[in-house]
Amino acid sequence: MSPTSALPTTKPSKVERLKEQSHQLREPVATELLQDTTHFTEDSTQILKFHGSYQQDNRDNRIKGQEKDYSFMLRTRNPGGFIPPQLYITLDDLADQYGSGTLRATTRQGFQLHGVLKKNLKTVIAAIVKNLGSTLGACGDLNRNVMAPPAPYRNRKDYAYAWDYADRIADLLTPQTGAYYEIWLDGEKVISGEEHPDVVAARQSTNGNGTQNSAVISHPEEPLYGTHYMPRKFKCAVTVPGDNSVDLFSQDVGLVVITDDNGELQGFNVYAGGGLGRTHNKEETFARVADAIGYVDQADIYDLVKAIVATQRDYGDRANRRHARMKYLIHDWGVEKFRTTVESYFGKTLQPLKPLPPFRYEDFLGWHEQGDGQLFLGISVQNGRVKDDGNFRLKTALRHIVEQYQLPMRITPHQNVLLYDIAPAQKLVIQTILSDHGVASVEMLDPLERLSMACPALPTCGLAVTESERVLPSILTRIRTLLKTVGLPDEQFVIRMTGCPNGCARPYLAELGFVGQSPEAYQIWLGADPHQTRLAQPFADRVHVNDLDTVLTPLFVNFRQNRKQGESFGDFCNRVGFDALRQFSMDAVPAAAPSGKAKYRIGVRDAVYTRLKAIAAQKGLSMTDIATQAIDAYLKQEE
Ligand code: SRM
Ligand code: SF4
Repeated sequence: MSPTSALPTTKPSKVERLKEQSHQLREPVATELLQDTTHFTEDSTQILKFHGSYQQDNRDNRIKGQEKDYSFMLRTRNPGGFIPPQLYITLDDLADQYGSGTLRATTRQGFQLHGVLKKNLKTVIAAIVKNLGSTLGACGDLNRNVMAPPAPYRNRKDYAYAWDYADRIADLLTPQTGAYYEIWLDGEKVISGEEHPDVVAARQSTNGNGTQNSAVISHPEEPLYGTHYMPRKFKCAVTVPGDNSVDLFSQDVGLVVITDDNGELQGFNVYAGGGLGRTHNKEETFARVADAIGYVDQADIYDLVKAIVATQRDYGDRANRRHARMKYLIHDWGVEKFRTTVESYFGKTLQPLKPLPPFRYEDFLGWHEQGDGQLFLGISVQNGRVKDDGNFRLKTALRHIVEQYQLPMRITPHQNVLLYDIAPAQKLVIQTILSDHGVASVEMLDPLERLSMACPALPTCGLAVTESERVLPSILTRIRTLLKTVGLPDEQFVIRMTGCPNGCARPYLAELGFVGQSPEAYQIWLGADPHQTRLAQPFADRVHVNDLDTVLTPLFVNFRQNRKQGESFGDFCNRVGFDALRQFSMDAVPAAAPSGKAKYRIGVRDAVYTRLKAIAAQKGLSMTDIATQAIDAYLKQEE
């Protein structure tokens, strides 16, 4: 069965036609790149994504009737978040010279450069590739950056296997077309690392073990992807038992390294069908956690991954892109049919899962011994944005440290960075460089900030309906104030925010998730567990950013009064249930019940407005809340 013959009988989506006509990802990008324009055509941008770039415009600068302020976002592909020093220094330079002056660590362990002009795209991509990086396949309908726990534990073989296999799965599923090198490097194939011979062999083996179907197809350039690549993006992660730093249950494919008593690799537990993207008011789209599929021996892992890829390649929905992720195939078929079909490509049956300890959230921030006498340091980067801003000069500090000590870096799945192979003698000076540049040590951070993530949203993301990265810091301040007010001064839990329902900062696996729903308003999600193994559920709709405190206050009061000892906020909301949470909010604090956006506007004189604004900022509360409280108190006096 070829992917082409497997295309559904319903009309394939436009992107399928563009892929088919692209001559394996070459056109129209190659032709349009040579044109003296500020941007590509819409068709071209679809193919450009496979090369790791998105056409964007600065939405703050939109003026009706005028051309958009176009620029390009570039995303790196670096399995397990690995950034060698040479690449980091290059990215830092490129951000200043051709980008917006910042780098952004992503939720899948890559870096993004924003603000690159079309005329500079080739220079920037070529520089990345020549300095041990790549952007190939960081976006588009194929396997995305493969995640792995960033911790460099040198005395833990399982962690080393996770890194190795993240690299190998990434190599196995890298597109083979020459388009990338032809367009960006004039045909010069620059390889940043040798592929493992097993990967080369696995890619070339024409038929895996498949009995009925072939995972590998006869195609001159793309033996796995064929002409049409995947129906949609495809995401994999490799981790070790107990470590859920990679948000395993959000992945299309999650592999858990299984070792024997001597720490030698035996095989992998396999999970499939996670995915978070959804669309508001379209019930047929939903966030889904991955199912356990089975266990596979080490020797068979490549054939199994190929079999899963081939199943989605051949049966995934190519007509409706909203229904094209593998999670919908598994949902529609059921796990049994999915497993049987995978086995028909694989040629073997999957074995029962190996027992595992519970998964835990890990962020590896702060200083740690790495098991060989050296140290590693996890540095919190607020919402992944590596920047200089006034006295806070994280970008300069990181550049200085990486350059001076030639330290390797791993980007973490929580938008932070981790430097490693640090000699103990360097600890003090590195810590001093950071504090001299205004970078707080993790012990000084509010844990709410440490545990939080926000996607970029406005002004770069074309899909954002409201703010995310730019407002989360102030919302965290407000939440901390609320927690103090209700008697939970030191409470901490996982908070994630996105500017639309696509879920880029994985809000559906947060204990408290804010999902952009309309301008300045969020859907509030509650009830995921603190270790990201259970999905949250939508609790309140269209809560205006100024009214968040009104919804959250009774929830926190309820939590303080009725939690079990040691119970986390997410577990509490899940145990009590949303009906009870809503009832409590209505009964206990009628005025503070979820009310959606403030309904009425009242005018105040300038001087009052200025004082109100100052007090709201000082208290970390919204102006609506303070005005409502003040008016309420006045009215009570009068009544
Ligand atoms: Fe994402 C689209 C940013 C991780 C689900 N994502 C986008 C785009 C490219 C917007 C667009 O299509 O025009 C965003 C660019 C914004 C900008 O200005 O930079 C964008 N996604 C991001 C990043 C940078 C968010 C971050 O805060 O770090 C992450 C880049 C990861 C990387 O290095 O590869 C990012 N995106 C995710 C994740 C989380 C993950 O992969 O672990 C998800 C949810 C998991 C999943 O895929 O199910 C995610 N992004 C989406 C979706 C919804 C996909 C779906 O199945 O419906 C879109 C929209 C789409 O594909 O149509 C999207
Ligand atoms: Fe853009 Fe939405 Fe992703 Fe945020 S979640 S980066 S707004 S696509």
